Amino acid sequence: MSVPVFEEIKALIGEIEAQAPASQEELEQFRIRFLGSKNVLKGLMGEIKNIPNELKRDFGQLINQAKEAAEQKFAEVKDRLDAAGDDAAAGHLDLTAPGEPYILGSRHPVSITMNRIIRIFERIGFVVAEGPEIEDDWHNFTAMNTPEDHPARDMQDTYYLRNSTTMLLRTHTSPVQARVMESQQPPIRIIAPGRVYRNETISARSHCQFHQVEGLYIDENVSFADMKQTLLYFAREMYGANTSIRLRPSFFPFTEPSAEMDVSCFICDAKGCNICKYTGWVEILGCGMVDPQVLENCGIDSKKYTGFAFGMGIERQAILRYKVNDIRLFFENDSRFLKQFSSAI
Ligand code: 2NM
Repeated sequence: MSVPVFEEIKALIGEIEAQAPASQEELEQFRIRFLGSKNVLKGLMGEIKNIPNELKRDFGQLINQAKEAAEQKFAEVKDRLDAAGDDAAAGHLDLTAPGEPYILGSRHPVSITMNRIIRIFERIGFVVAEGPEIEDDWHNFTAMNTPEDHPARDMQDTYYLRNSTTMLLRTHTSPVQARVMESQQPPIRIIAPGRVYRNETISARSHCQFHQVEGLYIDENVSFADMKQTLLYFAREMYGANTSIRLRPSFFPFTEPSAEMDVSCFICDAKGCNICKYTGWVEILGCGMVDPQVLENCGIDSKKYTGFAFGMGIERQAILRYKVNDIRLFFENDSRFLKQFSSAI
């Protein structure tokens, strides 16, 4: 059975859907007509008394459908007009509007650790030296007394530039020291902090990029004892006034004799823990007396001058200090990790 008022409501739904209020004023007209306290749907609802009982239910549903169509259209158009209004308002500068707060970042743990190391050495006269991250094989390897057949020179272990057998990403910051020695005569007292690259499989313990601080001290009569005292000073500034050190014989192509330096475990006070593997000692750097051949390679008279050098991985120091269990965290830029570190510098 077709009831005229049903057709009327259906036509109204079509009308609602076809509406496109283009301003806040037109939208308000729309609202008053379809959703206001005296809207047309309410008027039509009065007709229900004339509807046969078996069709009352269908009638109610149709009225509801019309009401929903009106509400949906209203919300949709309002969103659009409000957004456009914001854009239009953006052209006007409101000096009384509240400011947008900046979220302050924090220094990267590698930078904090690097700065700490630099400040410790600066206090006893070391000066920061810098150099390129793309190096030639002379400064990175040959000057450093690293022989042709040394594995570090291999393509497997070092990133060479495409189509080049001589240009590479530096594997340590020693080439910075080579460049300083080539350009000035002793006394030389420098530290070289910076990023270095090695072709290693990335894991929790190793990465293809990391940071180093290397140091170099050359003058007349510089001795192994000078090195030992300098490094003891560093260890105590870095790891606490009660820290002890020990030197174990080692090998590097650029120093002779060479040593690895351990500090007494600052985690467990040398009583034995996971960090020191129950030895009481933690390895923190390599060092040695600069090989006379390295001095000669860089234009320094090895009869007149001697020197010591050392090198350490910054991530390693940061891992120990902050008890970080995965080196990859330093390179992922995850702010949940990075915001946990604070420093005054
Ligand atoms: C280390 C260990 C021992 C080192 C040597 C030199 C230079 F330039 F003088 F030859 N720079 N750094 C050196 C010595 C680095 O890193 C573990």
